[in-house]
Amino acid sequence: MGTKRLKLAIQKQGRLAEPSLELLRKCGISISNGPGKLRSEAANFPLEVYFLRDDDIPEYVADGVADAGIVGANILAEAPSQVETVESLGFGQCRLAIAVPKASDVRSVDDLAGRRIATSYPLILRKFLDSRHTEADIHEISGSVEIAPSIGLADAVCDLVSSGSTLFSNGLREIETVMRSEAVLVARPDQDRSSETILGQFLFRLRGVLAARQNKYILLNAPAERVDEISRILPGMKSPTILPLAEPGWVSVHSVIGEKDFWEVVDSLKLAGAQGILVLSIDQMIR
Ligand code: PRT
Ligand code: ZN
Repeated sequence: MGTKRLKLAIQKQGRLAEPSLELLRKCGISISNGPGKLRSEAANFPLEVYFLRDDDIPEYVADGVADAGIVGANILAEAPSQVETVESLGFGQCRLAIAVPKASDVRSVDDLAGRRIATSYPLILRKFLDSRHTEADIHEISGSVEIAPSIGLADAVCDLVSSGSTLFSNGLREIETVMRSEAVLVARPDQDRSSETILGQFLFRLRGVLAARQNKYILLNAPAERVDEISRILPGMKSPTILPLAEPGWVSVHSVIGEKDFWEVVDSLKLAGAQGILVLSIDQMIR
């Protein structure tokens, strides 16, 4: 028996595959993946990755073949299973939306009554239509949903959308968002002690990476007499670090702030005399 490893299932090929590996790399966990590879052990962390089809991941986790997995929230909502969502991961963002041909007389969900809707997400769509007290004919198809209206198979579609260009190039217009989705980390609720310990260590790193993504490290030069003003503008975690520069009367100011906040205050910083502003990415933020 080797040492115990946490078994993490990720998508083998597709939209979530590379971002999942990238997230592991950011956590300092290097995984080698090659074509045809089903399993890979991390060299520097007690973790083993299984490469699977995304639809299979929740069941593998529920059955204990894997301890945790990365999958779109849309998959979980369509096929409920005994796994819990531990963390939202901030990639794979998309929405499940209803769309109709541009020339259709359907304007709203109400207008869908009695119409035929093609989708790979019949359960989510059924619940949504029920909540709107609308009865429509749900036609389940497994792929190329967007072409269903043009071949006369359906009056509308309910499909995942990210940029919207697939809908556009198929002459469809969105009328309603049914659900928003992104990649999430799922785990089995009843882990054994050792995998729970490793999962905890993994989550510690993961949360550091996720927190860092929303923050920036700001460096700027400022006239010493305006440092109080600048410190008030920077909505940092704590008061900024202030270091003297070689040039008399000037200091360097360092702070960590939310990326969104930074863009709101950048003009005020410049007005307060800030120069040479550097905005740096942060890899990890351990609180
Ligand atoms: O083989 P496997 O079953 O593992 O892969 P898959 O083909 O089922 O999945 P994949 O790789 O297409 O998607 C995996 C997950 O990525 C989905 O379950 C979602 O959680 C997420 N995701 C994010 C998306 C999209 N964005 C997306 N745009 N999944 C699918 N799409 C489709 C969309 O339906 C459209 O047909 O991509 C096409 C392009 O989208 P637009 O709007 O940018 O044109
Ligand atoms: Zn799939």
